[in-house]
Amino acid sequence: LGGFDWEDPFRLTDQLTEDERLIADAARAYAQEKLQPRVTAAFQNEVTDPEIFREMGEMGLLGTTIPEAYGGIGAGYVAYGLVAREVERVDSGYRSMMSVQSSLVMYPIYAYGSEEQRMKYLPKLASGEWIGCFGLTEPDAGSDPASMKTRAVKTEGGYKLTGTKMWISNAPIADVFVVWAKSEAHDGKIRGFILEKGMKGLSAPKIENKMSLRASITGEIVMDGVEVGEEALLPHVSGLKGPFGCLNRARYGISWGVMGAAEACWHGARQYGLDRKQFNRPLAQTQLFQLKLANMQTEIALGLQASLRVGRLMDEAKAAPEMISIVKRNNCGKALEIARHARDMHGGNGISLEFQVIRHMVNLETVNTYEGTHDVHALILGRAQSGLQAFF
Ligand code: TGC
Ligand code: FAD
Repeated sequence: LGGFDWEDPFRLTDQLTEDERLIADAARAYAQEKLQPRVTAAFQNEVTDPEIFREMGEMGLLGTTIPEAYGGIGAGYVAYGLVAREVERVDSGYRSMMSVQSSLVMYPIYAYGSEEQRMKYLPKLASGEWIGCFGLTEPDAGSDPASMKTRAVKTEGGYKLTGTKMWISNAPIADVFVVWAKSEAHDGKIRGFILEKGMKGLSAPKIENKMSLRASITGEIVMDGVEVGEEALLPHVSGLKGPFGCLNRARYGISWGVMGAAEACWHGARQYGLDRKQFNRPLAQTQLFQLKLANMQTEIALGLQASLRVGRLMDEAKAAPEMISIVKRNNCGKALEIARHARDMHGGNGISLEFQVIRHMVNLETVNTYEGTHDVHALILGRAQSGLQAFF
């Protein structure tokens, strides 16, 4: 029998390629050296430093799966997941900034865009010179994006867009806006459009006072008759499968990311239990404390293996959306539970930003909700096994 590494129970590292290990190591070094020292202040003051996009771009962490010809590094989905895990080990907000740029802005331009659109936007998004956002959710259309009200009306040279998007990551500092609207010229079907900062009628006010993901700026996208040319339309996709194709990738990345946040909470709780003594013994020498550590280790080890499996299937083009629902839903739910336990295991110190766990805990409340809530993914899985639609 082999040895046991408590931090890597199923030897996940051995299952990675040399390239994947190098990418994960580089992401970890960047996240720990550059992001960790500034996260507490960013969270406390609710500020997002746009420079982070440039730094991530330089490190090759934006659009990792996009081919090199367009500025990416042409890596696979396992590598993308490993990057998400390392960035979210620091903060879910930083991973949000990265995954929106990669999966929700660069991916649709690459997968559904014209060659001109790819050449115009992808290299600058990959370098972080431009920041992107993705507008699907609206004030009255969250879990049910098919009920969106945003409309694109045909004009002589293109389209006029009117509507409001809500809860949009990166929006107030974005240069590029991928938005989804019902297009009258396409039988009312949902189509994607690329808008740019500064267009007449386009604004992106910041949503203030979030108690979660405070290091990641969020806003609205207000489109008050924004006129664009034909070249703004994403030509190669129509219908809800356009935004869902992007969400598949982002949800998969989240399944890895939240395991990074959970690992940070688990490691923090373990160390705290070794350092803190009550009743003349370390807290980690009590049965209840060890039970909680064992539960954390088990759920994280299982969650990472599941994400790795889905990632390998994505790289082989064999992954189904339902597989992604399983890992997004389960890993988010487990990570949130782990963060809540870690907060409790830190006692009073657990509510201080200094000990990190409460920041992860409140962040994970958002991650459990966005990209399809925990319950919405249950409905997707329930439909897939019963054949019965239970959304309405
Ligand atoms: P439904 O009838 O199920 O499907 C409509 C059309 O879409 C296709 N489709 C998919 N295609 C690819 N991948 C998927 N995962 C797909 N799911 C559905 C489907 O085949 C169909 O195509 P067609 O050609 O037949 O028309 O649609 P529905 O309206 O019944 O959907 C129900 C439901 C609940 C599954 C869906 O609407 C849903 O998933 N709701 C959750 C919404 C959501 O995830 N929003 C995310 C917003 S973006 C975000 O949160 C970013 S946060 C980023 C960050 O900061 O990290
Ligand atoms: P609702 O859909 O109103 O859901 C409320 C509750 O009802 C939930 O518990 C839900 O599970 C439940 N529910 C809904 N329908 C059903 C049903 N049929 N049966 C049983 N229960 C149901 N969106 C973007 O487009 N782009 C972004 O960049 C983005 N970033 C975000 C960043 C943050 C910080 C946050 C908080 C959200 C972000 N979102 C973004 C929006 C996010 O995707 C939505 O909040 C999410 O999809 C849920 O929609 P909702 O908030 O309208 O909740």
